[in-house]
Amino acid sequence: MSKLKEKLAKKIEEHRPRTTRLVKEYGDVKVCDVTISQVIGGMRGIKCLVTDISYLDPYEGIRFRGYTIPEVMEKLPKPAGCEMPYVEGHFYLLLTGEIPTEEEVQEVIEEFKKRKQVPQYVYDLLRSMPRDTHPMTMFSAAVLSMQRESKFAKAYAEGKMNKFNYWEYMYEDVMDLLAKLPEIGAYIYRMKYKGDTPIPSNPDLDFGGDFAHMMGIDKPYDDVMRMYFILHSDHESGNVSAHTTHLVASALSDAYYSLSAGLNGLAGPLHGLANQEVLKWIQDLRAKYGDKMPTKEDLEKFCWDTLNSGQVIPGYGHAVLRKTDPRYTAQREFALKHLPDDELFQIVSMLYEVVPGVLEKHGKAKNPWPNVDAHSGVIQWYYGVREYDFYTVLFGIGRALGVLANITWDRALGYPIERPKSVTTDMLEEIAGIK
Ligand code: AMX
Repeated sequence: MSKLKEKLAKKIEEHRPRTTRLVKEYGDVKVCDVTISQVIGGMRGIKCLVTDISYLDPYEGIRFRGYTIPEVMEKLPKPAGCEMPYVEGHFYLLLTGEIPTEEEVQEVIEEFKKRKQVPQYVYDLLRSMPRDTHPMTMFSAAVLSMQRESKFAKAYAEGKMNKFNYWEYMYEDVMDLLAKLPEIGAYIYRMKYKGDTPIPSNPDLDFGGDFAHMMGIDKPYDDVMRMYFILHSDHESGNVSAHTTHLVASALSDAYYSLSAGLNGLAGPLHGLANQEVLKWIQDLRAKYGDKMPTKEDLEKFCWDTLNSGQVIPGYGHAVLRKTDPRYTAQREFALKHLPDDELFQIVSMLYEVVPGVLEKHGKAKNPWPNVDAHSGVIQWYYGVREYDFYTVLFGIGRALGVLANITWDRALGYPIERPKSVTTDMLEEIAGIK
């Protein structure tokens, strides 16, 4: 058994009695009330999910296992000469709650190396799809196609598992799957946009370093991607990609089915696709003003034109956050250091000064501040990834770290099949006393 799996087994043994006790002894204690607007309005704010992997405070932003983004970036081990931590170390943190040592990170790197070979049929499948298929469709289909590899599904079919060791098979699938995602993502990119010139993986590199290598982009793109994958990894459990992955896994569907489903949710314009929408929107803005750098007044007018045509301003607003997303801030700090004079970055910075005021005047969005997607595309663009259709695949590779850690714990703690109750409109009218 790998040291990571051993550590996880110990953590799970320690944690199980807490969950059992809460359900057995305190199961009837009320957590929150539910209002009609929450029932109709996408369940906003209803506390009905549990995860220890990350927590999103509306004003502070995300903490991964209790650590803020700057703490994670500072504490996790980094490859020699690099600014950003190993993605493998972050995954170790998400899974176990502990900051790994350099040696523990190396062990995860070795585990991923053993599991990273992508089956040939995945490439065949990708190559058989029309080239103009959206890269998220390709990515999700590639993940789904590997379901035949699932050790969890196989053990279940053979009747080998009991509730207490479900997580072990889930863990094996999660490790197998994660190790392959960078190569699948980079393959889609090079096949679709770079004249069908895939670059083979370099077995000596870490997750972020190998991804940059397979994308064909020089330093410091490896650090860009380490940062990117870590920042996008998890945002507690109620967002569409995390919740979908959890929901599907609750039916004891394996990691392949579950992640593919979560990715399909991430592909929506109100969720992960917003990063591509932001770039498209900024390109439209630039096209409108030609070579001239738009002024703040121009930006303000462009925002109002967007809102008046019934569209949202992409990259702004959030269902939970009520301040600037610290994932935005982390990327802004990186851009200030590495691309301060970039024109697109300057537009993004000006938008930061203009959009919140416009949204406040508009009076609808509960949060006028930028989210992660307002910034991520600009850094990609600067380092040469200008095919913005591809951006959500990058988000998907990062998000897989969090959602896959979560479904491993779901099985470890024996969370049951999810099945909330629905009511009819008639019933709501009765509850409201108008019928
Ligand atoms: N531009 C214009 N209007 C906005 C807005 C924005 N950026 N953000 C919210 N609003 C509007 C909503 O559309 C809604 O209008 P309605 O009453 O006419 O339906 C109203 O303000 C209230 O919405 P809310 O409670 O503030 O937000 P929400 O929880 O319903 O939705 C989100 C959250 C992110 C979908 C929304 O802010 C949005 O559409 N933002 C733009 C898209 C985006 O950036 N998505 C990425 C989010 C992060 C991520 O998942 N990657």
